[in-house]
Amino acid sequence: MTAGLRELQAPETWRTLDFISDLHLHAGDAQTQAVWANYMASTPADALFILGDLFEVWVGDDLLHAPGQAFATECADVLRASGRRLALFLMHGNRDFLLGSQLLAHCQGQLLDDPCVLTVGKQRWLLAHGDALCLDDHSYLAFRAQVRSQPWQQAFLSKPLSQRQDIARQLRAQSQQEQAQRWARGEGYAEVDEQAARQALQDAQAHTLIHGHTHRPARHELGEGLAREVLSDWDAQRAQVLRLSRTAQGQCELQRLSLL
Ligand SMILES: [Mn+2]
Repeated sequence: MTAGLRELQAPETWRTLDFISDLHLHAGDAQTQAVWANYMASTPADALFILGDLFEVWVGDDLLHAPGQAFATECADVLRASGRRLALFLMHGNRDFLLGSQLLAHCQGQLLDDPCVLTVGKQRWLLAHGDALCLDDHSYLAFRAQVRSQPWQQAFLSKPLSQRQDIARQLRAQSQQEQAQRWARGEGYAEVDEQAARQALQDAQAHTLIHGHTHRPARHELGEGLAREVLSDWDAQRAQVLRLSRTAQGQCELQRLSLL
């Protein structure tokens, strides 16, 4: 398992910082892939933070060299082209937690721990994917603990690629079934536990948590000056970027850009 950054200080030269997550890129969705590739080639950002679930699934970095994996190599090359002209950071999501050191090296990306503190000027921002804070999603949290453990990952990565892809499909079907049951119970997507979010912010001495995963893009106030800025998922109807710009006075301004 690759260790990530837990604290990051934005250099003064970074004026524009972009945050995206939950693109869920896969070979069957050429449109989202194209919107993303266009964005990656054209964003004026000095630094880009991809906070998890860039891919619908990532079963190991050997995808980059395996025959018949054009989708993975195309995406890796989009990342690589961006990594040459901006600072690129990736965090694991619940679907692409096996993104590893080969892909990172390929695109000159740096892995971020979940959570990770980003300091811009005097402001401390907490970055997370969001899944670990959805405390009412008990079955998922048990699954997460299992698949994030080194023994599970070593055993999984030692299997042949086609077998890993089969297992990923089974896990996906299982998760879709559990999601359908959540919707049937009127629960919808998992939601971040607000008390846990406040606690995480206080522990990190940060004021705002930027995260994805919950598919509820908006600013959510947590009281006492604390807040969550939730990133959008990307699909045929929606693709947003959260952009942090530093003003001449040294302040941070946030805006949400819609790419569709
Ligand atoms: Mn997610």
